[in-house]
Amino acid sequence: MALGTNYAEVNFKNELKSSGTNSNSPADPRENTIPHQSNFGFSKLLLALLLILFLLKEILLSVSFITFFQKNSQLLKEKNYGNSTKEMIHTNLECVKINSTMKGKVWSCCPKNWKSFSSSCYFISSKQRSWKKSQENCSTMEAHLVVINSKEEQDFITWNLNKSHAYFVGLSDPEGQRHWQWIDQTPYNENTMFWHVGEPNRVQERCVVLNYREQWGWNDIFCAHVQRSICEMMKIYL
Ligand code: MMA
Ligand code: CA
Repeated sequence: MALGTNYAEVNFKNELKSSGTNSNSPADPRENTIPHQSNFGFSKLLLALLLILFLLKEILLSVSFITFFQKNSQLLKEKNYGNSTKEMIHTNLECVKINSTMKGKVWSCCPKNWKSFSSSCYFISSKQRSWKKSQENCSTMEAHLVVINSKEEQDFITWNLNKSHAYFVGLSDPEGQRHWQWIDQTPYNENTMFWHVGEPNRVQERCVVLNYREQWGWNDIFCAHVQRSICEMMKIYL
């Protein structure tokens, strides 16, 4: 019998422990409320910690987003302008894809209505101006009067010209000493000059035009005379 009672008691105690709430002993409710209070405190702490973590994550995310945006807008600026310090004045470009070893630059462009040859772009101006005004006009377009470096370049240019007009090029004799100077400081090369027969003929004629006399060639004329002109600029790489 005693063994049976013992067995029943043990069973009951076990049942009480597992159910927790149905106990009549005074110790039991105390035992049950203390863990409840500490659980609530712990939850609050956990919630606060989670909130801090969440805020920290938000801040980090915003910072990384701003950094990413700034970096990309800088890249975009550099790509659009080619050079981040100089603003582009040509808003309409015509570009072709090129196989380039230049890092990140794969498009070669000329402004719309300009002619493309080798690494340059050419603009033929039909408006007649003095040599100086012609150069100033090229300058406003970030170009200069054409510098002719080869027969191929001259042949390409003259293909686009009107035979009944003369066109200023970037060659002049500023001092009247027959010291010919290219506008971009390219050295004047006697092996790459295309003067007409008998030209240059007058020391007072210090500026050079391209004109047609059975073939295209150079003639020295007065700088103050008004003529058409040809501008040249480096291709733009994007
Ligand atoms: C002639 C010839 C040139 C000169 C121009 C000036 C028509 O060509 O003498 O050498 O530069 O006249 O107009
Ligand atoms: Ca002449």
